Amino acid sequence: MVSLSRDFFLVRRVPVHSIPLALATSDVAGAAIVVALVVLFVLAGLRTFRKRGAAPSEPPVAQGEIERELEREAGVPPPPETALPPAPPVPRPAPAPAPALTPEPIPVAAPPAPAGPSPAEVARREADAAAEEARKKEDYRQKKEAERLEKERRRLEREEEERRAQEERARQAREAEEARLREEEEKRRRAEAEAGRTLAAGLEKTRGGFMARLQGIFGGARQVDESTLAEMEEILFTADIGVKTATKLLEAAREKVKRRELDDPAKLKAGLRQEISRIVSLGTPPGASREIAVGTSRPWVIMVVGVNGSGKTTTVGKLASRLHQSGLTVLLGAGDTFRAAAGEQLEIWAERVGAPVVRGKDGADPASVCFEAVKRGVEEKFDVVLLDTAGRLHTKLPLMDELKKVKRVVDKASPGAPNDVLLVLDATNGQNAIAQARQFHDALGVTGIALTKLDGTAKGGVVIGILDELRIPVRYVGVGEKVADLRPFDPAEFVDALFE
Ligand SMILES: Nc1nc2c(ncn2[C@@H]2O[C@H](COP(=O)(O)OP(=O)(O)O)[C@@H](O)[C@H]2O)c(=O)[nH]1
Ligand SMILES: [Mg+2]
Repeated sequence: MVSLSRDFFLVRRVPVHSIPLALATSDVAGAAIVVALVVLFVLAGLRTFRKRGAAPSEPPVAQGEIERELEREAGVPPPPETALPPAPPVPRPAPAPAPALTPEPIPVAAPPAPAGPSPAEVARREADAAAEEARKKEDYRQKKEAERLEKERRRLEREEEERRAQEERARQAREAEEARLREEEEKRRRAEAEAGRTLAAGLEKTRGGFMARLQGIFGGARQVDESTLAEMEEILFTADIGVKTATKLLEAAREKVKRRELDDPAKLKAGLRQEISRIVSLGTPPGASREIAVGTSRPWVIMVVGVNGSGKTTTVGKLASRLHQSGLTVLLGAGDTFRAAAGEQLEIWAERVGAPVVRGKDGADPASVCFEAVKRGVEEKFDVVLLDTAGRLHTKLPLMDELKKVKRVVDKASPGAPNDVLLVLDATNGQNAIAQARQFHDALGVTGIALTKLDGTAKGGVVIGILDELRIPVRYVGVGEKVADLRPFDPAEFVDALFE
């Protein structure tokens, strides 16, 4: 210290050109350290200032989001979370120059070199970024609007297509309905054309036969006397009414004539008509149906019997059609296995009606075929099973035994079956039909009669005889070969047809 002070004084005293030599040691080093510290402070200050200025120039986050949104809208699947691209680099201020570590003399007055954009540059960049962001937003908005319009266009297109398809469907349904109505109308017209004969037409031969002769008496002007009755007796006895019934009718007329109740021919006619009405109605009220009434038992089994050629198979077919039309399901059983043609004939009917048939082999046991048919009727829940049977001559006892066996066997397939035994009688057989009916009834217990071929005979009076002698209801009459020619028997209609 003492030497320094002495040196210091020495400096003051020495000439100026000798100073550098005098300061060349520790004093110069101290001054350099002070200058370096000042420079470090200045640099640190600058750095802080730049950091503050650089922050607002970071790209806005919204831009990255818009880009991602644009990609997503364009259908580019977003990269998985882990593969997200790094966030746009935030521009950082240029690194400050490392402080000089060397104790090189740094000019103190020199200003620091510019390390980042100027505030004006920063503002310009910010404005550019904002403009770019606005442009992208506008692009995005326009793209979205275009997409919306496209979606709307497609939706309208789809709606239009759907509307057209609906119209097409409605048109097709309309056409189908019109076709169905036309077909129904056509069917109805055909059915009307095929409506079959009226009972009066079916009874034409009978009306032209004994009834025409009776009308001859009734139309006369003379008083009714014994000779009138004798004439009537002769006509009735030859009219296939049956002796018993004819006698009954005559006796009733004779009584009334005796009592002077029937003194003129018109009264005689009315009296006969009344008596016949009483017989054929079997005591049932007028208008009551005589048709087979399908009861609650299922299947309702109807066994159709009768001699060969009486019209069984035809009646089974016509009846199947009637029952089917009334909404019942019908199964046919081809129980006539004696004749191959019988099975085929039944199949033709079945096809017409749309009912299935159970058929056995030709010559098979009729009872087993009927059993199978009823069994199937039970299993498949048919409403009605119609059994056609063989009809060799009734005089051959085996036929009746055969039919009794069928009856027993079907009862095993469905307890209570057959529920109806319909006897088919050929009206052209006249009095013979009554004899047949008696035998079938004794063997099988007939529950109803179908009297066929009334159209082909003058022996229609047999109806009166059957009903009077057997008191078995006549349920149907056949007046031709068409389906509609099997008519439910109506007593009042029958009497009207005979007398008018
Ligand atoms: N004219 C007419 N023919 C009938 C009637 N019923 C049946 N037939 C005919 O009588 C014939 C014998 O009938 P079919 O059913 O085979 O008798 P099945 O032997 O008892 O089965 C056939 O040609 C039938 O067309 C009818 O009511 N009127
Ligand atoms: Mg037959």
